[in-house]
Amino acid sequence: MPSSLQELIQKLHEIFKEDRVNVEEVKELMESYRSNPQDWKQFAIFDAHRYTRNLVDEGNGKFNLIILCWGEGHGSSIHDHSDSHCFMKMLQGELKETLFDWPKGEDSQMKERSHSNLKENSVAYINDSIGLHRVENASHTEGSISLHLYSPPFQTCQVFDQRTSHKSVAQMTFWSKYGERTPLTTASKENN
Ligand code: CSS
Ligand code: FE2
Repeated sequence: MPSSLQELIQKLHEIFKEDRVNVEEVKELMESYRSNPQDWKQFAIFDAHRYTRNLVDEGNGKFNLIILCWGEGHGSSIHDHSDSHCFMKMLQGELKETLFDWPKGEDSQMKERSHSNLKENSVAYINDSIGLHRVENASHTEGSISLHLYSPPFQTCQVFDQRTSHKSVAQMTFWSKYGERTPLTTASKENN
């Protein structure tokens, strides 16, 4: 059982030396780490306007480990995961996950398949064969912090308009890397 985030990262490096990802093994390992703010507070940098993506580890090229900070009411678009595995562990607070089917036709509304409330220390898993989701911090009083593992790493995903099913490609950028704020670029970048 990893007793710190550093130990969790070390164990993830070992697991991901194998070519095949054992989803249950990764999920159980991430669940077994008990969130301790001392381990990760240096990466947890919030923005007032939208959720932030803070790179923690590049997993020897096999995965990205990212801390996401969700202010009150912040949420993602409906999005896919670019054929990667997505593991999402709650470090602090709660997040609401809404699942959607892939849209079947054009110009039709996307119906919500199910909801769940992710609680501290739990781990959710999704990939494109399971479907699409939206993630949001529904709290009006507390921020939420989650640890995401994406394997293989990806830099773009598809985002969907719930009313029309229209899809577009979104760039994914980092608010900070290894605890250092990423220099501002000229292009304004949106999260997904
Ligand atoms: N797609 C979001 C988080 S929900 S899995 C992101 O990484 O920006
Ligand atoms: Fe996601």
